[in-house]
Amino acid sequence: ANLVRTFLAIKPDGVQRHLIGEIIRRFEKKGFKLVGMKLMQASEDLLKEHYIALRDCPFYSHLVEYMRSGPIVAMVWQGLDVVKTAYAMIGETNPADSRPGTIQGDFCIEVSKNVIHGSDSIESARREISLWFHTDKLTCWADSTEHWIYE
Ligand code: YYY
Ligand code: MG
Repeated sequence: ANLVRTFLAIKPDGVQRHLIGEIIRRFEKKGFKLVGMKLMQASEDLLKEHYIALRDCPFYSHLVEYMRSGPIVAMVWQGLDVVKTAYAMIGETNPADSRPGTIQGDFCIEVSKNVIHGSDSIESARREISLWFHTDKLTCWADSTEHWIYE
C-alpha cells in the first residue's frame, strides 16, 4: 500500500519565489519518500498533454503559457495514500478557498499563480508520472526511518 506514487510539480512561480525548499520540506517531513526529481523548463507539447483534460477551459492556453514561463521542479513521491494526502496538503485549487496550513493556503493568493500541482487521483498520478518521467529510471531506495513511520 505504501508503494503508491504521486506526481507533484513546483510551478514557475514557486521556483521564482524560492519556495522549492519549503515545499519539499513539507512532504519530506511528513514521511513520504522522494523517488524522482528534476528541475526543467517544460515544452508546450508536454504541458498541453499534461493538462489535456482542461483543453476546452477558457484558461487553458494561459495556463500552458504560465507553466512554460520558467523552470519547474517535477517530482515523484511515494507512500501510503500519498495521492490523496499530498493533494490535501496542497489545498484547494483556488488559494482563496485553501485553509492555512496547506501549501496554497500559506503561500499564494490567485488560482492562476498557485505554486504547485499535484495529481488528483491514482489514475491521473499514473498518467502524469509516465508523461514526465521514465518510470524505470525512478529511484527505489530503502528509507531507514520507514519502520518509525509505518506500523
Ligand atoms: O488539480 P488542481 O490543480 O487543483 O485543479 P485543476 O482543476 O486540475 O486545474 C489545473 C490548474 O488550472 C489549476 O491548478 C490552476 C488552473 N486554473 C485556473 O487558472 N483557473 C481556474 N478557474 C481553474 C484552474
Ligand atoms: Mg488537477
